[in-house]
Amino acid sequence: MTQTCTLTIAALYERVEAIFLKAGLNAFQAGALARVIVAGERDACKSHGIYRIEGALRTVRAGKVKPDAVPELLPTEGSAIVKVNARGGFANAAFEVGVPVLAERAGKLGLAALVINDCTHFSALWPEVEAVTGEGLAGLVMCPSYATVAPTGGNKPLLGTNPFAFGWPRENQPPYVFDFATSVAARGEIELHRRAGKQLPEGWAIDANGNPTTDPEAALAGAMLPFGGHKGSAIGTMIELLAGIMIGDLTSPEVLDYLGTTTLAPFHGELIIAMSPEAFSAGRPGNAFARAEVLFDAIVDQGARLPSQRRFLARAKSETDGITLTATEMEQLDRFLAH
Ligand code: NDP
Ligand code: PYC
Repeated sequence: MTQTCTLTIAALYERVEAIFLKAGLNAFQAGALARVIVAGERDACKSHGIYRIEGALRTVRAGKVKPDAVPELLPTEGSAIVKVNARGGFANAAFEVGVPVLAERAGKLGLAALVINDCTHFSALWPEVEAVTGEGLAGLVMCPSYATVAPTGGNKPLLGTNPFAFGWPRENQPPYVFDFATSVAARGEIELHRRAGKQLPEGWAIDANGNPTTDPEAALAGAMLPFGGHKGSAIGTMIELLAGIMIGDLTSPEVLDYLGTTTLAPFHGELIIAMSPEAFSAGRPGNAFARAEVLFDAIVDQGARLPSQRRFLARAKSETDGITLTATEMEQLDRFLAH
């Protein structure tokens, strides 16, 4: 039987933060990273939990992210476009600087966007979309990654796994949130299959010759496939346009050119859009939030589940029972802290 160890959420946070502080991150960067990584473990999202620490540390050691960066909120007084320059640090710290201003502008104007530039980004998007719904706003979050996905009909990596998340606030219960890679699966899932010595499901990837493969090594050397064929391919392309080119930052192929590898966390920009349902529906019949509940009930009444319900259940369990890690994972955390 696999040996395990159970920690409280706070205890895991303390360990992860200490690892990043030891690696030379300033308190702001270390705290922001520890928050999203521990949230990933807490919500049973292993592909963006503690597994990501290694890559983040590698990126710091490679000099491709500034561990002591202080994000800068740029002067955009009154504009619907809020801008934060991450100054070469991690996106998470920049997001924490920008989100209060984003919420304030969206509340005032009905709609606002937060543009983050010059950041390293490796995390799941739902912590960010939940920060937006926590302000009573609907949110859309997206960013490129690095070229690892072949466009539908193509056979070489070009698009990123380009995550896309949406959130809708709900009263007295967790928000409606979806968050997914626009590839069939996140690249982190392929890496986790490789580490576990498991084959991939059919349809996830092609090898370097463009042939379908279920071998994770061959998939990592070849290309991943977009979800939903041409539809996912188009959404992935939209993300390159909006959260790359439109915000004056790198596209996924440019990120790969810049880094020269997919073993480091990608450097690019991010786009977060916040919308006020009250402002959009003003003057129209019905209450937007109440009408949304009718829709959610109708979905659930068919026996379907809402996205993020698995996550919220995992979160509730972690809050009462703690987070269980394998002995190997615990040893890895100890090793990171020792070096
Ligand atoms: P999944 O396919 O695991 O899940 C996608 C979404 O669908 C989740 O919101 C999930 O909710 C929901 N869902 C899953 N099954 C069902 C179901 N049967 N009914 C209703 N909803 C369902 O996600 P991916 O593997 O595509 O992505 C994982 C993570 O990777 C994301 O958080 C994404 O942000 C991150 N990522 C980050 C990248 C980056 O560059 N920073 C790049 C690519 C991905 P639930 O969680 O509750 O199952
Ligand atoms: O899982 O696809 C992924 C990924 C890429 C960058 C960060 N996460």
